[in-house]
Amino acid sequence: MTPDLFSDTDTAQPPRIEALGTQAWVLRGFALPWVEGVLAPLREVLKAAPFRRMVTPGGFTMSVALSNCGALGWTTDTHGYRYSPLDPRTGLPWPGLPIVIRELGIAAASAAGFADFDPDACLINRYLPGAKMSLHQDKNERDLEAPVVSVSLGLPAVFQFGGHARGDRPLRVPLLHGDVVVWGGVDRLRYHGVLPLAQGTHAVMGAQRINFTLRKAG
Ligand code: MD3
Ligand code: FE
Repeated sequence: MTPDLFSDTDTAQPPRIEALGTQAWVLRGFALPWVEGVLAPLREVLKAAPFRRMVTPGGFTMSVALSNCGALGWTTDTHGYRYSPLDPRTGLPWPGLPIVIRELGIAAASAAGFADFDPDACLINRYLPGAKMSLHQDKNERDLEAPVVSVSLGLPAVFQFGGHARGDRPLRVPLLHGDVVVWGGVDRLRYHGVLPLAQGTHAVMGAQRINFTLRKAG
């Protein structure tokens, strides 16, 4: 079901699109009409594959807790980062990618100029206050030009959008509930991260931020 974005003529807003790079976009509030439809399937996914904190190859436990749905899920342990069809905690396949989440990803990719997005992986990150993600590149996917679609829910975060070298000074971009970031092509390998989450309580999501990213990993 595609929500009708402009059914209420008194409150309809124009899309707010911000360019972060040549092929990187923030779609402000893009996910808001989808949130109601996304939360129930997300809860079902998290019942089957609860959030857990994973260990990096360097031996640090991530402050962000994660889960996955879709044919492939991103994991890390002391041996490295990789995509796997199985949840290492159960040895079972990750829960399927809910259709509404897939449709949201395809709609956002299309709005950012990426036609024919066909995601097979959805990484779900949970930030509690204090949790952060250090500057990194996403390069475990097979096609490093395919777009990635990121949906932010809950507490606001400060996203860091850097360059192609770790040392490039990153832009700071606030990401709010309902914001979607889409990036691909020449911006696909830019360094990025998330500053430590500030305390707070969000009316819909409570004291947390959830970010899910749709990817073509395999
Ligand atoms: C990457 N997640 O899971 S997504 C990740 O908010 C990750 O949880 C962050 O980085 C999060 O790997 C950020 C948003 C994002 C936006 C623009 C990018 C990631 C980007 C541009 C280039 C590369
Ligand atoms: Fe990333």
